[in-house]
Amino acid sequence: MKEFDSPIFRDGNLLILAYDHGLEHGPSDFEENPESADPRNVFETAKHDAVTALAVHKGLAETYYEDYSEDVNLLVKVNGNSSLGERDDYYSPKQCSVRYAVKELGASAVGYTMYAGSDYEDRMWQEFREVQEEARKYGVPVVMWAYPRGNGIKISKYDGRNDTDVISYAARLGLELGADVVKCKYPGSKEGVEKVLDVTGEMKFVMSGGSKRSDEEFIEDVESVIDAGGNGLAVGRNVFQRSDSEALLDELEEVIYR
Ligand code: FBP
Repeated sequence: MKEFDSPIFRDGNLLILAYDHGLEHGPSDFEENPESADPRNVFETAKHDAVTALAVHKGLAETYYEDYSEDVNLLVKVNGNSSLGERDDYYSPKQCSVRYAVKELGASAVGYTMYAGSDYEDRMWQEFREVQEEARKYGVPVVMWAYPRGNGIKISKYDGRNDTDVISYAARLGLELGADVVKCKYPGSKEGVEKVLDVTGEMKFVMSGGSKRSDEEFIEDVESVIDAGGNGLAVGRNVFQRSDSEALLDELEEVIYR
């Protein structure tokens, strides 16, 4: 990995609190804990020492980040797509330049979702190339949300994304295309994570949280990522859908930075 003097890493590991769901999934993700609909509550949560970056889209960064810039490191998601649109395949358009994210919004890192396997993969590669080269220019790390899905993934509309070989391939694309951190769905076991890590070289690997489950189940998955040699977590619903996320973040801090 390129060496960055970046606050999004703590002892080489990281915990990204993802809060792009209002755009990606819509407000139904806030129903479990209605307080999470107010961005200020999630920016407050991101002050926890376990959290090394808060991932949001540009609108939330513009409106809220100024009040939290002393305590929270900002990761701007530079592309995204809603669940409302009907498309023939997965595509996540870019809405923010890296220059704007870093210079105007104060971002310490940028994030980009890559749908490997989509018919629009080549268009997304082009956009990722611009993002990655601009990120090098401004000296910030790039996190790739590596989500294989689309017509090229044969198993079914969406399910191939959980196959370890497919996850490994998508993660490897991150290394090949110049990401600094790759964020993948949990491949289901420590052995699965090890298999992915066999092909990710020096790039950092973090697990994507997924839908909410019990504290025990969730911590167990994170432990297996760290035991396998992974670098942490990018989590949204398992944190902001809990009205008291402090205890879980305390536990995650122990596991990720032990
Ligand atoms: P979660 O921990 O809630 O799964 O969030 C991680 C994340 O990558 C978000 O950044 C993103 O909005 C969402 O998952 C995408 O989920 P999906 O798999 O439904 O596209």
